[in-house]
Amino acid sequence: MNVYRYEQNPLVTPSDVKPHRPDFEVIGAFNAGIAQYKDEVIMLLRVAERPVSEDPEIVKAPVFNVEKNELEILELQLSDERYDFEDPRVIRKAGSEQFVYLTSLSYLRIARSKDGREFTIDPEPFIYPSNDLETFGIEDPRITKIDDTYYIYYSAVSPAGVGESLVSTKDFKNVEHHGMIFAPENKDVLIFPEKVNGKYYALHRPVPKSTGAPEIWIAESPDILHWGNHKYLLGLRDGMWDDGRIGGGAVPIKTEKGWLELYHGATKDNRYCMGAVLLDLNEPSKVIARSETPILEPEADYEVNGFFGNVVFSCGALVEGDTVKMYYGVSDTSMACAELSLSEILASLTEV
Ligand code: MAN
Repeated sequence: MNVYRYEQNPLVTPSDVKPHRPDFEVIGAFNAGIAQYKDEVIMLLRVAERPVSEDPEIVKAPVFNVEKNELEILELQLSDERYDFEDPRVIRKAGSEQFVYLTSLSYLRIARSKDGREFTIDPEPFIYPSNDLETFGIEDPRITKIDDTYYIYYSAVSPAGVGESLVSTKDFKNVEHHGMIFAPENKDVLIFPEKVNGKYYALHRPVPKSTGAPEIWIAESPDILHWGNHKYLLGLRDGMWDDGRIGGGAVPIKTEKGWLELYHGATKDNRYCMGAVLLDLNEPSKVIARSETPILEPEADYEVNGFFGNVVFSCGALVEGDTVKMYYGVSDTSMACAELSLSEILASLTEV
């Protein structure tokens, strides 16, 4: 696979972003949703900020308080044995898989560009946690344009779980909130850019508990707000690059051969790569072909090293002719972009 990484990579790093308050530091500007808006490429960044801690023995956890409409900052002692601080992203209850706090708060902020390489970051957050399902933050947005409306959907994180919420905008200024469309635990929703046989379609990624795994499902909707007729779509593959967890990445791309979905797959030890899957044009719940090997894997220094290294994670791509401009988060830290050939991706897939 020919992959052309931009010379300017990483395109946006945490140091390019001014914290939204003086006592905070930006630790991530990554996993951005992508849209073309008028003559601008919009990169809707997930910005992760944490309260500056002067004392290395204290871990601070930001939590949005809905009643007070402000952030609360909890202080935990690193020596407190009730907690497990091993994963830099989360604070777990000792001996448990579940987290009780996140180490940073994420919100969404716009970066704009005329050429898709040099970005200017808006001075203020665009979408900030605003309700009791978002008290730990909002993350990993995707943007689907349908007619003149941009649907933006993201992971809403709170003690109640991680689900997927939907908002919409026509101008990247005024935002209408539509509530949660996929209840916890669910992430990596991708709404198709047009109806197929009179229905809207979305990929989603529930995390089943009693049996099952973090795998990709597909659902239908008459109106983008209500989703049903859920079907299991794509699973993990033992011993391969996507044997730990998988989820949709960029908004599905319409091609003559079918809907092309660029998805992420992680190994059991959390190495995140990008691959592709082709779905039937008229019946997207039918899988036609899939990547045996990744189309992009962490190789460049900025993809290997960072806050949570060995991660390439795309939330959006732009297509121009045969060129796929895949924007992607690197190591839960920064944003990068790589160009790939659409026909080459399609030719690389293996029929299932
Ligand atoms: C995982 C990671 C984190 C994220 C939480 C909650 O632990 O993806 O970055 O904050 O889930 O979504």
